[in-house]
Amino acid sequence: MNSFSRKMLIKYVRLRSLKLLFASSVLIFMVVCYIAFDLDEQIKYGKEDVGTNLRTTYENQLRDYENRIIPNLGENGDPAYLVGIDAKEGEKALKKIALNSILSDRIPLDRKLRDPRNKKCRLFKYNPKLQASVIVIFYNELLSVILRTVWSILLQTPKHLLKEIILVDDGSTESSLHGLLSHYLTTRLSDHPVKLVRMQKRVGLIRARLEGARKAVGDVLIFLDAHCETTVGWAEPLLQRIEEERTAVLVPLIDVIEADTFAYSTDGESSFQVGGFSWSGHFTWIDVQPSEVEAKKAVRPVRSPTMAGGLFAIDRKYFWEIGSYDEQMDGWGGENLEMSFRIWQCGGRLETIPCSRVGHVFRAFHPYSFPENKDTHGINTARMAHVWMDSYKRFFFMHQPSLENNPIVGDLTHRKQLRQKLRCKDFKWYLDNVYPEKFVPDENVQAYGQARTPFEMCLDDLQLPDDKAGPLGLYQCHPRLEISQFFSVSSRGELRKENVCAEVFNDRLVDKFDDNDEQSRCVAPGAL
Ligand code: UD2
Ligand code: MN
Repeated sequence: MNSFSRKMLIKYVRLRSLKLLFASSVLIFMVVCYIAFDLDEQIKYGKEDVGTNLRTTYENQLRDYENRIIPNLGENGDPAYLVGIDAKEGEKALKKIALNSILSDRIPLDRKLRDPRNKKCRLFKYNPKLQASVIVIFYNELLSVILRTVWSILLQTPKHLLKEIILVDDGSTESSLHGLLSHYLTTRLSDHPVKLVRMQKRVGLIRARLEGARKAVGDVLIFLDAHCETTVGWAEPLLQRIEEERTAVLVPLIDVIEADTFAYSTDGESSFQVGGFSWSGHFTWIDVQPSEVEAKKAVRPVRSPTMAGGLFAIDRKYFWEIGSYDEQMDGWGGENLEMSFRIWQCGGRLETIPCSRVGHVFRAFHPYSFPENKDTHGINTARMAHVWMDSYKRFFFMHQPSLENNPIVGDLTHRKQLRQKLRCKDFKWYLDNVYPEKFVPDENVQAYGQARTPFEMCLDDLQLPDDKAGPLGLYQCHPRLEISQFFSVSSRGELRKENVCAEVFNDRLVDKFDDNDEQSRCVAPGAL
């Protein structure tokens, strides 16, 4: 071979190998895309192919479970009880996971509940056009409780208003939530628009909700915890109100499903509260504000300064416009106040809809632990305070001084940019216009600070938790003003802290819950 033809050959070989390389890369890329897409689709619809053997195992497990369900147990939302060994096991479960799992497994998944609404609600006519994507996130919840949530949504939402239910598994490690749940969806709910999204690993409830929202296509997002039961007519007033006012973010009345008996309890047809907050950064329930009492009587939408966070409806596009969630919030907690303040300050409104009622199992403790035992509630709330509370964050950081300048709180640039972009109002506007009843310990008061005695001893709440009242004491004065020694003399002359005021009881000075009717019994400092 002469040198010319050798060159040609080399060129040809090079060209071929290049072509081959290109063709095989395209092929590999296509295969990867196909697998990824197909896997995504399978996961979305809960159709992981598990093989015949496993399918039979799951089917047998489900049939066993279904055979043990006791017809009519817990019907109408009445309290349910088991006897003998089951009752004992139930008590144990309640101590372990804050919920009677033995009982839940025996109550029908599609139990009917009494209509808990105020009678006036039945007079309203709703005809919404919007469709809902209901997003239910879970981490290691009990399978029967999740499924009862799903069934209640399917049974209580008119078909034409329900676009889809999106279940987001936040990396549960509980094995029953893997194949068995998927098998249930494919075999029992294949005719219903129920989708399952699995996070590869636990990302926390905020990012899990975001993932659900990204997958959703309905007009309105309705978020629910995975231990809820909806009741008749729950969805219509939410959808209708959003149709009227797309920047209204809505909370149903949240009734209590008892963790031990699964009784559906209501505080009566018309007594309900709305959301407040404490300066320690916690959500609280407060009485309906004076300006809203008429709306409450008429079971019309009632303004709510904050929301509990787990159950709410929001226009899907508005959810994204208004800044969805702070994606850097980890784990659990804080996102509800962040969203509440943001919505009000940036031009939206939060309302409680009294004719929409949903039950929620309030558990006495978290049945799950937090990754690295981080105080995610504290850290998330610190993020919220830095971005939304302006100088009022001083009170939060008085409760959590270690978080004030702590790098653990993370970068806030994006959230601060969002606040600017949306031209949001400041926190003082929020207090003045949305929550004027909120007591600000150093505003509109006669005095505030430490109450010192001549011997460097200060009046101290002895660090009683927010929700407890008890004797006040004296403690060495702290060099800095700390929350346990921060007292105010209110404009009415009471000696008070945020939620409590002092009274004399058996010659001792005690904290007393701030109850509007009885405020006159609080002592003025002059009486000490
Ligand atoms: C309340 C809210 C809850 C949330 C929280 C503050 C109500 C009724 N509930 O606490 O929705 O706003 O305040 O953050 O308003 N979960 C995950 N991943 C986790 C931890 C939890 O997906 O790492 C799920 C969990 O399975 C449940 C939901 O998030 O479905 C809320 O958790 P929770 O029920 O323990 O919170 P809750 O009701 O005490
Ligand atoms: Mn919950």
